[in-house]
Amino acid sequence: MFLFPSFLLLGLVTASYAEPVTEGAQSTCPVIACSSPGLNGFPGKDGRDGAKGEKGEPGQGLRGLQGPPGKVGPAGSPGIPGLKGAEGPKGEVGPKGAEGPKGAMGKIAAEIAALQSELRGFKKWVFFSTSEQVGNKYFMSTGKKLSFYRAKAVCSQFQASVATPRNAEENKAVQKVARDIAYLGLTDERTENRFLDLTGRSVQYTNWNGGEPNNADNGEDCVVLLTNGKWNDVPCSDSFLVVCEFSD
Ligand code: MAN
Ligand code: CA
Repeated sequence: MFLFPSFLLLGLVTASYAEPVTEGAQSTCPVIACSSPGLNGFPGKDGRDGAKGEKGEPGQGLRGLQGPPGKVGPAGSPGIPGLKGAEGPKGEVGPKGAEGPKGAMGKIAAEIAALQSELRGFKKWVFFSTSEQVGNKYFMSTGKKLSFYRAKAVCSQFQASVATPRNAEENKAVQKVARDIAYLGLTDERTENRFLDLTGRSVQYTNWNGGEPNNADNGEDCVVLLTNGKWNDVPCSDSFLVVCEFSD
């Protein structure tokens, strides 16, 4: 502590000697005689940055975690075409082409055949449910009581005829179908006591009731089947049950 005053004094002396010294001649002492060297000054300011050094060796610390995947890059150029594949299975049959005139006729013929077949089936069903069959003949009651004239018209409407039994079996079949006295397709309108069918032919089979045909009151030209299966001649204007006969 006691050195402080002398250091301060020395500093003041140095400052008085240094005052006349011109700029740029600090160390040559051109005017006054050099005396003993002064003490070192304070360190100067930091110099400029030096040249960049070479890249150092990789550090020895722990490696960081892997970052997230980068964005998808642009699509690459198309590759070389692949080899030809194996042959596929056979295709389905294509739609039918337009028909010519001959084909159209064939189609109509096929449709007619289909309709005929359908009609046969329908007739079979109707006959089976409502009629009596003997061979290829079917007897069916209309359930109506009409004059002989009307009876003929009704049966012909169905491409049928008034029931005309040709034998005992057919007579029985008509008897089964008829729930009441029914007209038969016979008449002696043209020649008295000569009974003909509706086609004008004479008949072989008859099944007259006892005492018939008697042409009562001289006015019985038509024939009916009685409920007992026997025949009687009656006036054609009278109303009786209508039974028609159909053929296949
Ligand atoms: C009686 C008989 C028949 C005749 C009828 C007419 O039953 O004479 O022969 O056809 O009457 O109703
Ligand atoms: Ca009679």
